[in-house]
This record gives sequence, C-alpha cells and structure tokens, in this order.
Amino acid sequence: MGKLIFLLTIFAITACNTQSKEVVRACDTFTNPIISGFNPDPSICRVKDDYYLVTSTFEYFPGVPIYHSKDLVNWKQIGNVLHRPSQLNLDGLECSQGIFAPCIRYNKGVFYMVTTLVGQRPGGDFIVTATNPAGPWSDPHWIDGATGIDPDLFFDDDGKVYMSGTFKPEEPAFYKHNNIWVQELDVENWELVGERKTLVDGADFVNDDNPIRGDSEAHLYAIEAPHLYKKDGWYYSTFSHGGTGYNHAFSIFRSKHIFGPYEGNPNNPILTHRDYPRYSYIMATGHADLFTYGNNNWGIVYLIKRQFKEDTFKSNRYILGRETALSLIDWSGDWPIVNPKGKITRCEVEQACPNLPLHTFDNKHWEDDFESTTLHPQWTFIRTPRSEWWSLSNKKGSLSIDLRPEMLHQKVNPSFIGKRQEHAKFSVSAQMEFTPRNTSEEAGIVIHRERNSYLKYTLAKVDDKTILRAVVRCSNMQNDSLIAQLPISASELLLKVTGQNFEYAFEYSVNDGKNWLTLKDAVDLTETKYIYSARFTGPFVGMYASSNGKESSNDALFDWFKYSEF
Ligand code: 6LW
Repeated sequence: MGKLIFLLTIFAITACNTQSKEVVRACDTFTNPIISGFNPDPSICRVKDDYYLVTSTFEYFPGVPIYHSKDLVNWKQIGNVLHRPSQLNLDGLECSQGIFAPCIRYNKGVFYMVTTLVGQRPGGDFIVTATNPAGPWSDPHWIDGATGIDPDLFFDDDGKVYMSGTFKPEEPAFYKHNNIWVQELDVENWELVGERKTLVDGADFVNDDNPIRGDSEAHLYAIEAPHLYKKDGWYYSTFSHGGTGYNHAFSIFRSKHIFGPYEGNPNNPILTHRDYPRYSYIMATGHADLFTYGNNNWGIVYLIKRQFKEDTFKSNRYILGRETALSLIDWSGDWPIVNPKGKITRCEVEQACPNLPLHTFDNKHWEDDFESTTLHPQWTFIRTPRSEWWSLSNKKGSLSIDLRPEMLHQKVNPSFIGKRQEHAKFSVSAQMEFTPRNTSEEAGIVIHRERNSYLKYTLAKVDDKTILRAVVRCSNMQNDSLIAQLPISASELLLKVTGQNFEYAFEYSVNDGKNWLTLKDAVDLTETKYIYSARFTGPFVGMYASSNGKESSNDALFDWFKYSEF
C-alpha cells in the first residue's frame, strides 16, 4: 500500500522544475511538428481558450502525456493521464504493445480519455476521467464489448454519448479490411447500450468510382482512428487508412443522421503524403483529430514521420518516431480543406500561426537538478514500475537509482528513467556518482529505441578494473556489441552523448565539465539494424543502472541531467 501511495504522488501534479519562461507576443509563423519526438496519434480538446492534447505511449509508463497550449503552437506537458500503476498494467508486454491511440474529450466540466490496452489480459478499451486535466485521473472504467483499437467518444448536443471503434468484418473483402462501429454509451454505468451500427465499411469504396480519390485496395486497408463531429446539422465521420506508414491518409464522410448512411467527400483523402517521393522530409501524415479554435475556426492535429538525411530515406529509418503536426483548415464550403493557403492535402512545414496570442517556451534546453521531491512528468519508465527502485530523498538534490537484475532487452521494468529524444541533433549529459562492485554492475546513460535497439554508455567493471564503455544492441543481434571502452579510476564523472541522426559521440569529464575527453566519436550506426527498431514508438534518453541478472545492494547517484538541441 505504501508503495502505491508513493507512486501516486510521484506522478501527481508536479510543479515544473525546469525553466520554461512564458512570453506572450504577436503571432507570426510556426514550424511543424508542433510536438516533436515520440508523440503519435494526437487527440485534442478545447476548453474555452485552453487546448489539451494527448498522444500514444505503448509500453511506457506513465501513459498518455497531456500537453497544454493557448496558441496551438507551443505545448507544455502538464502531466500524464495514466500516472498510477493501478491504472496501467504494462507487465511483460512486448515493445509497441500497451497503450494505443488515446482520444480526449471534454464535456460539462469533465475530461474523458478513452484508449485501448493491447496485448494484456484483461485488455481492451477503457475510459478514465478527471476534472483537472493535469490530474489526478480516475481508475479505468472498462467498456465491455468494445472491439478493435482507436476508440472515439462523441458527445451529441441532445445529451447522448456515442462510442466508436474499429472491427474486422467476419468475411474480410481485402487485406486488413477494417470497418467502424458506433454505439450509444451510458456514461453513468460505463456500458454500451442500444444497437451497434457499422458507420463506414471500407468495402463500399473498393470500386471504380469510389469516393476516396486515387485509392485502390492497397490504400484503403487498416481503416482506423475514427472520430465523430457535428457541424451545422451534419454528422462528420473521419478516419485514417493505408496504415501508419507511407500510405497513411485521412478522409471524411458526412450524414444527417448519426447512424448514417454516410456520403464521402469527393476530394478524399483530405490529407496524405502517399504520392510524395519516399525520401520526403515529412511523410505518413494521418491519424488526425479536428477541432475548433478562436471564433469557430477549424484546425487539425495529426501524426507525421520525419526523415532527416538522404541515406536514411527508407521507410523505417525515422529516428524520432511518429510526431504531432498541426494545420489550419478552411471549412467555409461543404467540406474542410487542410492548409488552404498551401497545397491542398499537405502538411506544410512552415505555416502562418493561428490568430491567437503566442505563449512561447524554451523547448531547446531541458534540465533537472533533482531538487524537487517528485519526478517531473516528462520522466518515463519502461513498463509499469512495481517497487520503489529510485529515490529523490536518499541524497537531497540527487536522483538515486538502485541496481537491479533487470536488463534492457528483457520484457521487464529495468532501472531506467528517461525522457523523449525530441531532436535529430541533440546532446544529453549527466553527472554520476557510482562505483561498480563486480563485473555484473553498471550505470550510466542509455538511449532506448526498444528492447533490442539501444545505446548504453556506462561505468562497469572488467576483471578488477573499472571501465567506461559504450555498447550498442541492434535488433538482429543476441548481445550488446562493444563500441569502445577505457579503464578509468574515477567514480564521480560527467557523461555526455551527442547524436546527429544516427551518428553518435561519447564523451566524459572527470573535472566538472571543464575538460571533455572523447571515448569515441563519429560512431555511425546508419547501416546497422539499430535503426530498424521501434514499430510504433520513438527514442528515450535517460539514466540506467543494472546488476545484469545478479542481486545487488548498490545504487548510482545522479546529481543532474541535461538535454539540449544543437
Ligand atoms: C494506432 C493507429 C495508428 O492505433 O497506429 O497511425 C496505431 N495510426 O491508429 C498505433 O499507434
């Protein structure tokens, strides 16, 4: 019980202990993505002049970060929706299982977040609620009979609430044939009630004059991410299709009745880059959510993948995972048009700001001096922590991390605490105090892409010598592979990893960062399987300690941790 209360306070609303000064000024242009790094499947809701956005988190805990903005361009993480172990069981899950696509909605003073827990038993769809979006959020209300992934909640103006999601028809007509179901939801008893209807059947559009422009079977597969909206007496049903890669696309349908029949927009899809060259900077646009801002203007948030370098222009080599982008919409006609001032249906990198006062933050530099009594909401674990293996109070002003037998490549909760890598060119450093007692023990910095794809830069022991070593694990290897190592006598040192796309440098300092020495630079992993890793997620950078299968009573102390873009 004590442990649970401890974890509850860890991810309760924490005061931000990083410097992010708020500046209000006039609006100019903004650059996509609006939330960089691993932030896929965005969903957004509005409460007067405040906007809240959530993204998917898969095997990471806490789940579903919640971001706040007043200008739609600058977003600050104010908490996490699934911040208690009692809300989220990620035990034993494979990477890219866990929490898929959340949807956030606000109705009459209450925030609702619905999502799917994939791969766990019992899993399925559940809803949590809060009156303060920064938390605390309720325990899950599991919805019996809700199938598929990507559930949506829609609050109609007659007071009825509808839930929708995806399902595979009994006799699929083509590869990944998915349809969308909708049913009324009783939010007093958390039960689906009344008849279930099929909102959209992908098979209806596989013909010569289908309303999804240019589509073939190949592009219509994997209908997902459904949302329902109402505007001027029409119900609008939106969804994405073509999978979350190169063919990703977003389309819209409408009807006078919630249960249809729905007619397609003749210009569907209204957002895609699937006809772009495969080496495009921005690709895979889709999984979108529409919203109103200001005085009834419309916008859209959606996921993108970015590619930074010509030799990484292959579909799975996107280094930051899937990110969140924004576009404005012209909905003065019958159908919405994304980016009316740019090329229709495109994600523009540079766009005019929405006409809202800007509230900017410094997102380029982030540091934690561990003076706070609770972990900052950006700090993330891999899977659900089940014991208190870290502490901010063992030594005031430091984060101590216990060495435990758990290792990064296992489907466990290792002693890793990290934050998202948000930039392709970044630098991360930490001050660490640690003495490995035997050849099983190590602690240092880790860049985690998934359990079989990571970089480990740790102080360890070989024979009776303390060494500093960098290793890489690639998704096709059974073991870590040594990049470089060097004997070192210090037990207090500064570690730094600098990354530029898939090229890394490992540095250290034994005198407080006045001189940095290089363990190894120009380590280019572009041609290794390190880059083909995460299916749905993106990289985290953080601190790690392990006794690699053995019991240990040792710990590592971190005095500070810094992250910056360069
Ligand atoms: C998500 C689906 C998708 O559930 O990827 O890009 C899946 N879209 O809608 C995992 O994020």
